[in-house]
Amino acid sequence: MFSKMLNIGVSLFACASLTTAISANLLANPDIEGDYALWGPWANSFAEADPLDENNTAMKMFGNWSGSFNVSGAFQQFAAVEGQTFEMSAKTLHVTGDEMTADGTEDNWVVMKLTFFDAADAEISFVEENILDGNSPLDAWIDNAPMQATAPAGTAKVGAYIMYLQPMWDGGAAWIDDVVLTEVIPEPTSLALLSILSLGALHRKRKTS
Ligand SMILES: [Ca+2]
Ligand SMILES: [Ca+2]
Repeated sequence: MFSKMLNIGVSLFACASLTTAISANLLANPDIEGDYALWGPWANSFAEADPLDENNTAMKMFGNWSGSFNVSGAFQQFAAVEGQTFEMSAKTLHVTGDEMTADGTEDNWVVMKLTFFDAADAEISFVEENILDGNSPLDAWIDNAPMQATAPAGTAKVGAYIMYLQPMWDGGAAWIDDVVLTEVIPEPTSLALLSILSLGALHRKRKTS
């Protein structure tokens, strides 16, 4: 009997847990129309006019030409705790005349990365996604699929990073814009149930009116 009740309880919870809310974008200057210093850019990472639209500004990144593996990038960090789920996405572009190449040898690529840090600022886990490389289509902004990550035990901070990686001597520039970092918030069970009940009430009201 108890286990049956428990089962019902668990399946109700599982059902309600499917409901999630998405927070507003946590990033400062997500569209790169404001102060690029808010992104803590390093190496060859700049805010410049979009080559496809002079009225738009985007991040422009390229390699450092040091002759060994190097990274240009930009990032923002926020306080976070275990169990919080974050979602990140970004648009990317490379253009004819300054395109990234893909001959299979020492090719450059661009990632978005969500990194979790502990209170001592040590990296404890991360997820990342390739958002541009020499195989990406040219001359059109690419709307990359969002990725999610959940903060592990010990999390004190989350960092959202955009990074251009150059293993050796390959050229080409990457453009990045409209970066989104949101928190995915599971709706409390009672709220989810309440909204189901309200929908039912609304349905009944419509029927009777
Ligand atoms: Ca922009
Ligand atoms: Ca190459």
